[in-house]
Amino acid sequence: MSDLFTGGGPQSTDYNADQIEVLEGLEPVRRRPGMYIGGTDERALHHLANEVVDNAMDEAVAGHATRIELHLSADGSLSVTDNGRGIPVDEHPRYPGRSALEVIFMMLHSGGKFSGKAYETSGGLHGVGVSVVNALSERLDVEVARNKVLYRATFSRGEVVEPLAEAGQAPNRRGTKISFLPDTDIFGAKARLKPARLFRLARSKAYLFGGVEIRWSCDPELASDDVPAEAVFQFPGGLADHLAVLVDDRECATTEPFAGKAKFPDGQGSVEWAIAWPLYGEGSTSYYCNTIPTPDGGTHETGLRGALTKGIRAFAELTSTKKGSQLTADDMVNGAEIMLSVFIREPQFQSQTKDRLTSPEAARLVEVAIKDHFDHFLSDDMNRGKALMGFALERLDERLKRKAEKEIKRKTATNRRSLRLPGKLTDCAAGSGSAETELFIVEGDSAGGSAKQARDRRTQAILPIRGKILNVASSTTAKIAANSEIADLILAIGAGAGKNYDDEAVRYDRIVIMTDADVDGAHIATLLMTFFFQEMPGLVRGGRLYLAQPPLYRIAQGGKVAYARDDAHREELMAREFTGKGKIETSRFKGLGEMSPAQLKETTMDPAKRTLIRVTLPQGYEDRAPVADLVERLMGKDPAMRFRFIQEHARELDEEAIDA
Ligand code: 28F
Repeated sequence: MSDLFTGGGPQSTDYNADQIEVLEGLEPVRRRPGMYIGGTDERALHHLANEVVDNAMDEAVAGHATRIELHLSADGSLSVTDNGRGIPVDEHPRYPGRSALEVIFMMLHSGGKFSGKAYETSGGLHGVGVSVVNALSERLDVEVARNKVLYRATFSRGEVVEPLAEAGQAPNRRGTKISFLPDTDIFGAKARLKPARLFRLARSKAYLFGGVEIRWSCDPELASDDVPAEAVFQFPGGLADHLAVLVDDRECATTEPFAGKAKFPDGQGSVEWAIAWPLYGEGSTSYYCNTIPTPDGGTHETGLRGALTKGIRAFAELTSTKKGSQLTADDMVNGAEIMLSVFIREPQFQSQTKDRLTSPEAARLVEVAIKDHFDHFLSDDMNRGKALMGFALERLDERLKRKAEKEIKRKTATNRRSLRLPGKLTDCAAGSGSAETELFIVEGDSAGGSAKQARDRRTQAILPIRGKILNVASSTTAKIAANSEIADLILAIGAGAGKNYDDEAVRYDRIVIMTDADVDGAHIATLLMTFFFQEMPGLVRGGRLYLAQPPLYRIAQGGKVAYARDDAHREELMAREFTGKGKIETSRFKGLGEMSPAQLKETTMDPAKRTLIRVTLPQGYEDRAPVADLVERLMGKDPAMRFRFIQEHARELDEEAIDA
């Protein structure tokens, strides 16, 4: 490979059991870049910049650097400089004959711990290291100022171009500078690091670590309205400074944000947070670990939520606010502007996306550290505490209200679902409540079979009923309830009956009674109308009950066919339509079951061709009482009463009477 690599490949190196680390060359990175940087798109390209900046940040967070500079050049290269200790250039303790720098830039560190790396807090590519940046750069220059000497090395696509060598004195300087140009072979000819993205990165890192000054610059041709050619970021207020920008001029539940910093015990790290509760607008959350964004939150988020929830509940108890015990983390967090940043050693991130912190200890460390501060924030100024609690209680009320509404919706939904439809029902495909749905109540199973084939499956449902249904007018409620034909009918319509009838719940737009065109059919229709009038009066009053008009005769002459409802209609058709020569064939249907599905469709069911009779309450009978009296007299228990009624009214009967 290079002249720096002497003394055999990585395989010849001794490993101790407790220093398990697999080192290999950079070939795999160039062969499968996606494995290391999650793709080769713009996001992946910026991973290179993140990695280098994160290494510099680590040096700052560790307390060795106070300044970081980023410069983006018009040629597409990015230089990052820190004033830290400088990457070690002396011989690496475990790789005789090779410098530490060489090992860091030329070898892939996959898994295990890099022994001697005191600051494994590094995130970035979460451990893949700067050698990946090197492997995927057309050119990478590194300068180290250390021990008052300047060192330099140059690489290209993971190979040494200029080996590490002294490059002069550096009496007043310390630190590391890395310049790299992403390889167009990997990222495509058009790929470019984006000034705006890098500018944002520089600013956010300054917010995340108040102890560092970050200087941004780019060649003038890259500057724009959003990205100045030069900027210096330093936020001694840390996250609180950034929070102020997010909150802008919005009024908040508390005049002061809840912000602070705390160290974890035994040097386990630290946490910084800044939270505001704006009274309007959307909130946002930003979680970080070791300055690495963790947009999916994780264990540090859990810790914060715990502290906020426990704190507000304790305050509610202190102020005897009963409802307070129901407060949840969501009530505290929804709509809030939240920034949380932790620094811990050897953080663990969720394997795939790495957008979530999974280090288990972070939850408890963060909760304990913040809880104390939050308790003080609430109770040091009781008015402030009460204002925030009031704000959270509003969230609670909204949440409970939404929950109750949802519960009602869920219940009605399950009621509808668990509503068992009768087995005999052939339902339509269109959902209940969709326009133009019809339930055909059909006399007899065989007619039901034809109707099933003749129907429009989307909108027409079929319920066959057998024989004469129970006369509800002369039956007790218990008897009605026990009748299976009627039970099926009530189930199919889905709206209950009698006192429980609910007009809104009727599953069809129209209910069509379809019986044979004979006396028995008429009787069954009458029984059904009586049932609807008595048990589902709203359906009748709403004009949703209809009678189908199946034909009684088929008349044919040559190719000409017509259907007649009754004898009178037949006579009329014969006189008007069938006047020509040729034998006229007339057949009488004994019932619906005798008709072919096609005939049934054409004559009785097809909405485009059929005529339906709407069952209405006659003039003067809109009120229920007189109709109830009529039904009682005609359909009720007392035969003598019925006989008298028929005698009295037989004279009035004409074609219109069926409309009643
Ligand atoms: C522009 C990007 O990468 N800065 C860095 C250091 C400092 C040390 C270091 C880095 C030693 C053995 C791993 C120095 N002195 N900026 C940077 N600054 N890496 S990267 O050490 C690496 C470890 O193997 C450093 C003493 N300890 C550490």
